Amino acid sequence: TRAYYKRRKLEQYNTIDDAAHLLRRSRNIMVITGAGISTSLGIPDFRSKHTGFYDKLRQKGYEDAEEVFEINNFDERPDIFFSLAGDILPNLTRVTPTHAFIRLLQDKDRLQTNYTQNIDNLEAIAGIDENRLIQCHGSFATATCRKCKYKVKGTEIFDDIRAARIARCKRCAEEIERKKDAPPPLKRNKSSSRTRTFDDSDEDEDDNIPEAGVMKPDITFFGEQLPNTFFDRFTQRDAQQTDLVIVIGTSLKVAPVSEMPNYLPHPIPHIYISKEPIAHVNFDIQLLGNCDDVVFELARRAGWDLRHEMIPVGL
Ligand code: CNA
Repeated sequence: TRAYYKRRKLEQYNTIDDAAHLLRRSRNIMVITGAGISTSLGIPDFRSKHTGFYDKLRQKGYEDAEEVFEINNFDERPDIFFSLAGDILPNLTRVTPTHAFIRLLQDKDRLQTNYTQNIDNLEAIAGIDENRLIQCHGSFATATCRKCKYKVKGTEIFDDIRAARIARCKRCAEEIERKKDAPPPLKRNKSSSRTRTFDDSDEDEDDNIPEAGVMKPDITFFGEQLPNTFFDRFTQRDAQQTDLVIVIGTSLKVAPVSEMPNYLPHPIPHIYISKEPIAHVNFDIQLLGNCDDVVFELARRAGWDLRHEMIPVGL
């Protein structure tokens, strides 16, 4: 293996043709994706200047935009999250050419794992197998009650998100209704075991009207743990088996995903595709531009036919 690594280290990769060559020869490709792969559908990313969600939040007066995604802030002021989340809610039916490219890698049996930071669930819509997809930051696909942990399909709270109102838990609400309808609980009076009386404590509760729990989309907020499957699969399997890493449409600013490329030994070639160059992580090849265009060209040079409704026929 030493000689193998030495030989690999001497290889230099610079151009898009080198990248296409790497694509063709690799069998276990790790694709790490971020918000940039969905922007062509009109879903804003976080950190792009002028168009990103964070700039928009700053214009609305939120100085520290990341605070909107802090779990403690969500629990204290869910109204803030619900007043803004409609803007990043995905259209569930369409995917981008970049999603189609990842699907193509899968169809060619070259996709080891797609680690996505995206919460729009579009990889699943594009048909990436469940067992090749790690949604590092969860997704809008499901939502869970912060109070009773009741889980529902994400679509059940989409109307609330679109209407910018707090989504409340139906099960909690039913429970509250049931308690309201039920006759007040009875208990034995201490002075006489035969006399029945109302429990005083319930009278106190009446002053304190209970509220149904807030439904939180199952996206990972700052301050929440990433799913175990992320760490297990990456360290115990993929880090040993991957033969090419392609990072697409992410600024790599959020740990631990930002640390993944550096964790992988450098004889494994690293390719970066995004609009802006990156300096804090070392990549062999950086292909800069609109990722939909870049992956189309990359596939073409690899001799593959990437088809998608947004790619004009005959190109
Ligand atoms: P980011 O920090 O906003 O970075 C996005 C990167 O993509 C930037 O470097 C952009 O230059 C680049 N980019 C934007 N559009 C394109 C394009 N068309 N072609 C090529 N490059 C492009 O977002 P990250 O994903 O790095 O940050 C991680 C956050 C963003 C995760 O926690 C996500 O949940 C969160 N997020 C996800 C979505 C989504 O699911 N679609 C939307 C907004 C934010």
